[in-house]
Amino acid sequence: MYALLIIDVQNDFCPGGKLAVPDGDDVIAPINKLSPFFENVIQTQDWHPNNHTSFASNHKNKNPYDTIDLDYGKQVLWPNHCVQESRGAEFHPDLETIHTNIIIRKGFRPEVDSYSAFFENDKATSTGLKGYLDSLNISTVFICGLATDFCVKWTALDSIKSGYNTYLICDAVKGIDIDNSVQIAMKEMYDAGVEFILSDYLIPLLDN
Ligand code: VGL
Ligand code: ZN
Repeated sequence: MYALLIIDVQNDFCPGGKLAVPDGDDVIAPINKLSPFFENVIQTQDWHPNNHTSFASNHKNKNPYDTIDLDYGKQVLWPNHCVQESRGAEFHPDLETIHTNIIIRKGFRPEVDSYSAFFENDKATSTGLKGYLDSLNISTVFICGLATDFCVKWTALDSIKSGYNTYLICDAVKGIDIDNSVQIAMKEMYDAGVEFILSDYLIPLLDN
């Protein structure tokens, strides 16, 4: 069995949002084309409290995109984004969510950020996604959404580590791109064994 994993297609990651990914909303059309072909569709939702440790505003003398050292390693500091109950945290209104079976929220613990859909940034706290996938006998995961160099990348790497055949749908992801981080992320994913595919190649394979 296979699943489509749609990462963080939320207003704050789209143009006009608090942490806008350049052309982030370009991922919506290919995702809307893909999702009807999947029996298993999972969405993630970045879902932060106001006092979240990843917000630069919660640290003295720090600006967005600075980094700090936390117990679990280096953490990039972000503008306040995807705050629980805000419009920015909602899914983009053009994203078709009717085929979605389950929504995994992440990043809601004030003291730990969560890029990956599988594990929080401490690499220990599970989101429950692996248990969900395994209970449905899913062995192959197709990943799309935002942002290529953060939540998409960490999700893809954890997916490989968790033993799933993992595909990145390259025309259905977009990156923030800090210091060449998209190129670096693509290489990390490739080296880890993530397969790269385009939605127009994938759809005919799913159409049965
Ligand atoms: C993300 C930075 C902070 C993402 C989430 O969805 O890639 N990036 N929070
Ligand atoms: Zn976040």
